[in-house]
Amino acid sequence: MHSTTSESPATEQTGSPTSPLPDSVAQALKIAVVGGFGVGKTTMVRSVSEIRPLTTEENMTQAGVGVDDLQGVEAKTTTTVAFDFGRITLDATSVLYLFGAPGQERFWFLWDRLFTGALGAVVLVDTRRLADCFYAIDRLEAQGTPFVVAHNDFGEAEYSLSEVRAALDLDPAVPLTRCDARDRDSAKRVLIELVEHIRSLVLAQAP
Ligand SMILES: Nc1nc2c(ncn2[C@@H]2O[C@H](COP(=O)(O)OP(=O)(O)OP(=O)(O)O)[C@@H](O)[C@H]2O)c(=O)[nH]1
Ligand SMILES: [Mg+2]
Repeated sequence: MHSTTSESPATEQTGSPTSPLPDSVAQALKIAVVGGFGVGKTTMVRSVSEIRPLTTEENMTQAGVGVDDLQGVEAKTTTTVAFDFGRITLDATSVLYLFGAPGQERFWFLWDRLFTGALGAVVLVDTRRLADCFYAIDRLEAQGTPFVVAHNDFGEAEYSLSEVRAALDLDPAVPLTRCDARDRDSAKRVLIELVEHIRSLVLAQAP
């Protein structure tokens, strides 16, 4: 497989595609976007990044037949083979780096590196393939990384958030929200929810 990294056209970003980091930035925070195959991880990083995100998309080919489970995402033509990378400037001194994980099982070995140093994670779920997110949730729980879960709405039969929570058997303390990963504001709200969740966990641990 010919694999290259590429910078995708930034269609929804407001900043310059190559906005340099201001000298005043002293703190970098890392957040991972994880979840099953085709759930919208790359889409979310693209939506919110202020720079042209680095993506590692490859065309899905005949070689993947029988390996890649396309049920429910038949229109998908590319897949992430390493990771997505985006950036959001929070204020004059802090930036958020976003790392989108590859969704396919054969690339899961890369997740260790993606989680290293991460402050927290967003787990995207697609209710047509709910079980695909179990691996991500299990890993985050096991390693004690704070996370929120976001139901990326593909317009499928509507489930209430409490039904999704019950189906995931999600800890009541873990925030669950709904989003459209294609929409910048919606994706941003998910990240804000994660940051607020991390903040409340930190405050709860403070003496
Ligand atoms: N209708 C709808 N389509 C979406 C949404 N989010 C993503 N998509 C589409 O779903 C497809 C898959 O999205 P990706 O962002 O590539 O998914 P991914 O999780 O990065 O996939 P892998 O890296 O292969 O695991 C793309 O064609 C998106 O345009 C959404 O919220 N609604
Ligand atoms: Mg992807």
